[in-house]
Amino acid sequence: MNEEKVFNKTVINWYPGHMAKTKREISEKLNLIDIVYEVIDGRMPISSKIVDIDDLIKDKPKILVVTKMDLCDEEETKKILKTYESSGYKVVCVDLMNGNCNELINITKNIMDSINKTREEKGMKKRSARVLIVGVPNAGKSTLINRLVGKKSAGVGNTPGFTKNLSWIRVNKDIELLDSPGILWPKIENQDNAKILAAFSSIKEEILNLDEIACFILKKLYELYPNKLEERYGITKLEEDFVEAYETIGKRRGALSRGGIVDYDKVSDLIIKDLKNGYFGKVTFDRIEK
Ligand SMILES: Nc1nc2c(ncn2[C@@H]2O[C@H](COP(=O)(O)OP(=O)(O)O)[C@@H](O)[C@H]2O)c(=O)[nH]1
Ligand SMILES: [Mg+2]
Repeated sequence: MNEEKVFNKTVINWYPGHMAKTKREISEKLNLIDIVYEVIDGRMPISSKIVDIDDLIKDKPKILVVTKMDLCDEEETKKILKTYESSGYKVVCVDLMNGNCNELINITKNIMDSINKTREEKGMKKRSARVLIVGVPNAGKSTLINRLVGKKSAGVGNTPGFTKNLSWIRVNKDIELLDSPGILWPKIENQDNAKILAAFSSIKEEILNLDEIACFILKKLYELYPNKLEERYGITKLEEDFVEAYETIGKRRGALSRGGIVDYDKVSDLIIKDLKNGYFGKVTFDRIEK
């Protein structure tokens, strides 16, 4: 096997240059915005959270929109969300594949009603809520926009930058969305968070050591969901060096090279794809620190 690759510890330190630009643009446009949706991924409610968002959006009302509820381990995710709620967050969970966004729309309308009351008291006209959506890559920002608007309006799966020309898309008579979401990054506080983000495709694959991410996924599953690891790969014991696990998975799933020997690159690929496609079932990789 290519042991070097597996054991090589890459430090993920990813801070793309245009994030500073997004931040500046958000600051500039802040006075046009009434409400911010901070979108996080339900499978990693800690790792995908943008840590310094409040410095950026000041005192704007904010709703934490938790996507991929259909993919996450609801019990674990909700434990984490409770801590956000008790620190004052408005939290709304969504399943953008099967569910609707009625709760989000209602809460937005309520917040805007109170903003409009203040506006009217100051002699200003009522207006519809103007919402900015922010979140890490792949959190579901474009899908959320499409869901809310009810038609294909934002490119899903790609990561366009914050738009230069502001344009608003109408959700209903009460709500408008800024048409391009702001892509922001969490403060990568430790490598565990970074690898969780990588495991769930929020960090560009090109800068990653895929073997390392695949091994990390195996380790997390072994630690948190050993039954799922056994179900899918027949693995009941995970050794430090991952060799046996790779052999087992490779043979079981036919990830072999020409001579019939296990192809470790293919195995890494397979593990990453299996997680991406939800083949381990519902998982959440973050845990509240004890
Ligand atoms: N199963 C499921 N998939 C989702 C959900 N939200 C987003 N996705 C998927 O996650 C991927 C990234 O979504 P996208 O909206 O492009 O993320 P963005 O980078 O934040 O704009 C896409 O493949 C979406 O189909 C959800 O609630 N459930
Ligand atoms: Mg997008």
